[in-house]
Amino acid sequence: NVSLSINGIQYEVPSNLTVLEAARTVGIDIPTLCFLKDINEVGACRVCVVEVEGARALQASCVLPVRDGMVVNTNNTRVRKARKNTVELLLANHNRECTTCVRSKNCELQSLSEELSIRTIPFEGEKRIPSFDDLSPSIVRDSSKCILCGRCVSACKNVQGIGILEFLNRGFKTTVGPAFEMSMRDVPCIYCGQCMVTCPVGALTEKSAIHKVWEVLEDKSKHVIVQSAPAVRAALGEEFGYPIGTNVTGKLATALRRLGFAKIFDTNWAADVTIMEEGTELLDRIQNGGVLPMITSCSPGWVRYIEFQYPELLPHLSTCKSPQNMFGALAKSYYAEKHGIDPKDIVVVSVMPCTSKKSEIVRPELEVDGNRDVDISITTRELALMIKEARLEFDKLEDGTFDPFMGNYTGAGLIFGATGGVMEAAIRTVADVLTGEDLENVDYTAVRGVEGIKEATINVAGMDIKVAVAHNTTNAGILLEKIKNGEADYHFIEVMACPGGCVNGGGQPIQPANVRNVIDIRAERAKALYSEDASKEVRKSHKNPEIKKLYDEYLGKPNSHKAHELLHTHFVA
Ligand code: HC0
Ligand code: SF4
Repeated sequence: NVSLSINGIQYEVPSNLTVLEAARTVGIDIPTLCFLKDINEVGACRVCVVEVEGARALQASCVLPVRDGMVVNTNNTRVRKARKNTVELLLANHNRECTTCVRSKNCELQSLSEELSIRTIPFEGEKRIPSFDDLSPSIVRDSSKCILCGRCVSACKNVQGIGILEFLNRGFKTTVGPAFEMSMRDVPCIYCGQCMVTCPVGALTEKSAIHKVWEVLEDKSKHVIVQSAPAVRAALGEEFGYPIGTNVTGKLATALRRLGFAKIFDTNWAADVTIMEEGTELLDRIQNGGVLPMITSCSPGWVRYIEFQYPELLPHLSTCKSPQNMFGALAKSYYAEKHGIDPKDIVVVSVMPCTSKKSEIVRPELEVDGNRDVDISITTRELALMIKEARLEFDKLEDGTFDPFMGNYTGAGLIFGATGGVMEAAIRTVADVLTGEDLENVDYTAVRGVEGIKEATINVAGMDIKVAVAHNTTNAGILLEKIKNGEADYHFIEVMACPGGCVNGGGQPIQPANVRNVIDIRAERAKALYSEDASKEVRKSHKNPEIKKLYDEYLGKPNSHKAHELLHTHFVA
């Protein structure tokens, strides 16, 4: 421990803290802007400055280690003035059209200027020439809102190991974007959106498709059905003031119904289908000398990553489409036939925690007979906006349920939304298939949690199945290097592009840095899924009665000819 004085009071604090953290332990909240724990610790924006006795200049507290005998002042006129000046300078240069910004009321610059009582901008800065890019299917970049905090640059480089975004130009002309200010469409961006959820302002946002959903909902000639991804229910509540980690499955179903969808279905159901297809593919590859390790192919950001960075390893990807697209393909075939609806009249909307899903749905190889599997994909955030536009009082909605036929799901389908979930779901089924039993233990905790790479060897029916799980593309890259060097003797690998898996996807509610710095939102949201899983009567995909019916009535068996036509694809570089 060290002893230091903060604002005239002596405190004992652990010696490994920064001044920012030390102040927080004694109930003093120093404002920050560029600081994002473990991701962007650069001390660049100078909003967190404090006065330290003996130092002439004010110090950035986010990168300043505590010292014994230190005398710190976090709140005097000099400090307050400096912080205010810094934010005023940012605002002078900022596109302040807050009323029409999608981040209004969830903007860290806006909150800061309110907390620092900024009422006027004393100088009108010369404005940079802004650049605007909405050519990609997923991301909109508006440099007029950018405050050069560098959080997106660090998220892309340090978390995802990619480095699409960088500081460009110098001095007054400095901006952030892809090299040469190319469009996000034309660079190897995987559309994971981790830059968006770390952006404190409205400089990086999803490409909204809300207007398209409203339009089809009002088109009487269309039969509009919706599927909601596993991770949506783990985070949607945050947009309505619920604590992080609250599961809102029931209210989600009711909200979707009230918005006017003809049927409320669930991507979890299709996740159960995926387990049938992927589990069968895995056993086939193991038993018949196929390419191993087999790697999951359901996270579209991850698929883009391997396509761009390691195209020679594409044969390792499972040929399964993602649950999102399996759902769409079955909606326009199985569901359409059973209900006598022309697939051309069916519109499939997906609600996803993901911005990359917007690009997955337009992949040409995922069409069946010229029909797109999924027509419109919106994020959890966009769904929240629709609920607000419709002026539904979310907290007052009764708990509803998803519709039968493609809406009943097992605990296995549900946990897809957290890193390790696809693996655990697959093992639950593969273990039963190999032993021919209905195994009681379904909790494979070795593959749960937020550790970057998890490994496990599972012994079933005398066979050792070696698995690995990676989340975020830096960790995925480490496993791919191992495969390349012949050092990976795994049978099966799960990869999710986002840190923590889909619960922390680029389309999820955005939590400000002061929350992210102290709460592991990945772990909290995952808990919401694992607790619903534990409460489910059926927790294995192959035990889902609706899935049994699907195979009995329609597909035959997993990996059948028909299943291949609808549910599998090929990834080519
Ligand atoms: Fe996921 Fe999915 S689990 S990628 O993270 O596999 O987005 O939630 O919908 O498709 O099911 C996202 C989440 C999905 C898909 C499923 C998979
Ligand atoms: Fe980087 Fe992902 Fe953002 Fe693309 S979407 S710039 S890959 S963080």
